[in-house]
This record gives sequence, C-alpha cells and structure tokens, in this order.
Amino acid sequence: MNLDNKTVLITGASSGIGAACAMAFAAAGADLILAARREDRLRTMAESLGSTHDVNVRTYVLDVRSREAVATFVRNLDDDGIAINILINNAGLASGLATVQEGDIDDWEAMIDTNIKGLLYLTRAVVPGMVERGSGHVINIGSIAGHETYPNGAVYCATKHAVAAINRGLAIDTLGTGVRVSSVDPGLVNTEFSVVRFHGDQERAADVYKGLTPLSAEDVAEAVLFCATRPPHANVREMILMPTDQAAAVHVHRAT
Ligand code: NDP
Ligand code: 8X3
Repeated sequence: MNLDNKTVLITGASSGIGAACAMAFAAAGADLILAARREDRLRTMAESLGSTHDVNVRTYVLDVRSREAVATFVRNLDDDGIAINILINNAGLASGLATVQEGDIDDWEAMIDTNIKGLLYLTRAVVPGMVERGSGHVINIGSIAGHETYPNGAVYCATKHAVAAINRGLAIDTLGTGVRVSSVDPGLVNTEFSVVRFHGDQERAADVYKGLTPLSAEDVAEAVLFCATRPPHANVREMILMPTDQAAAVHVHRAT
C-alpha cells in the first residue's frame, strides 16, 4: 500500500525517529508536514526530501508545549484546506536521570509538558477533523518506559505510561468513527535522545549504547510505516520494538 495523496503530520521531525519517519513516509509517497522547534534542521530536511521524492513537504516551527501555538497551527492548516490523514505524535524527550527525591522539577515540567500535554494538544486539535471525515490514523511514539518503570526514570516512565493510557483511551473514544490509533513503543534507539537526557553530555550519552547494538531511528520508522500501511480494516494497537540485545528496560546484553 502506498501513501499517495495522504498527508502526514510528524511532530519532532527535526531529528531521530521523527526525521527517519519523514524519510520513510516520503519514500512511500506521502505529503509531509514537519514540525519541531529547530527551523534550520527542518529546512534542510525539506530541501533534501523535496529534491529526492515527488512529494509536498511543508515545515513549521512549533513548540508542542504551547497550547495556543498548537491550536493556531492546526487551525491554519484547516483554513488552507489541508486535511491531516496521519498524525505521528513523536515529539518528546527525557530530561535527567534521577531519583524522585532528588529530581530536578524543571526536568519534570519539560517531560510532562512535552510528552503528555503536547501530545494531547495535537491530538485534541487534529482528531475532530479525522472523525468528521470518517478516517484517519494517530500513531503515538510510546516507549518500553510505558510498560516498565526503571531506576531513576520514574517521571519519564510516568509520561510514557500516560502515553500508553491515552493511546488506549483514544482507541476506545474513537471506536466506530473509522479513526485508527496505534502506538509504537521502542526500547533503546540511538538518536539524540540520550544527549538531550544528559543535557549535552556526549560521553555519558554514548555510554548508554556501549557494547550493544541499539535500534536505529530507521528501524522504528519502518515499524511506524508498517502500522500506517495496514488495510483499513486492520489496526496495530501497540507494538513493542526492542534491540535483540535488550530484553527489558534495564536488562541488556553488553559485549565486554
Ligand atoms: P531526538 O532527541 O533525536 O528527537 C526528539 C524530537 O522531538 C526532536 O525532533 C525535537 O525537535 C522534538 N521535540 C522535543 N521537544 C519538542 C517540543 N517542545 N516541541 C516540538 N518538538 C519537540 O530523540 P528520539 O528521536 O529518540 O525521540 C523521539 C520520540 O521517541 C520521543 O517521544 C521519545 O520519548 C521516544 N523514544 C525514544 C527512544 C530512544 O531510545 N531514543 C526509545 C523509546 C521512545 P526540536 O528540538 O527541534 O524541537
Ligand atoms: C526511551 C527508552 O529505555 O531510555 O524511551 O527509556 S529508555
């Protein structure tokens, strides 16, 4: 199934999984709306995708934490007659790795505002149009952290447990409308995720993946594309995708 004539909105498209999804969906023929905060990254991606694929690529600077910005962004798309067929709720981050009793509350706010509230703002703005049209697909990027809680990760894990709950709840709420809801929940993926988590400490970030082969962003994008290309009567509700070297959040095999 190709995605010609489908419009896909990807949040957090400026790096990692979001950027890989942009490439995978462009290759499948979808028109893209790419949103993130870093405009230069988005512009470079749009130029490269536009020159290699015959698809329409629009970019928008958007901070998903802003309720007003999200509402205006989606309203403007609507005013321009652009219907979003697939929403990939990918923008997210971990910030810090600490016990609850020692955690930095600013880190918590960043994770909660982005991973939960931002995802909800986008979903609330986009899904009514899908319901009205009787079709659409919301694909949330959850995490193994939505299925388990690991040491020093309580708040990040809480945000991804929230994504799992929203994913399940939205599927119930939209039942019978023709809207599909899926979640792709990866384990370790080598992206900028750990550099962001450790506030720019590249060495500490590299240690996360030392001695094992993590997933690539492209591995995850393939899984997202798989969800999006099922026939209309079939839906992937939740997909856990792990590196072979990872059995559970903190159970990893590292070559010595
Ligand atoms: P990256 O750090 O490489 O990418 C995160 C993306 O989110 C960037 O494009 C960033 O863009 C965007 N983003 C962050 N905050 C905001 C915001 N406030 N508004 C808009 N965009 C924002 O990490 P990943 O690709 O790994 O992360 C993508 C998703 O995958 C996240 O939800 C993460 O939780 C999840 N995940 C990651 C795993 C991993 O091991 N890497 C495993 C499981 C899930 P910009 O900074 O330009 O705004
Ligand atoms: C990202 C994967 O295990 O670092 O969601 O939480 S993990």
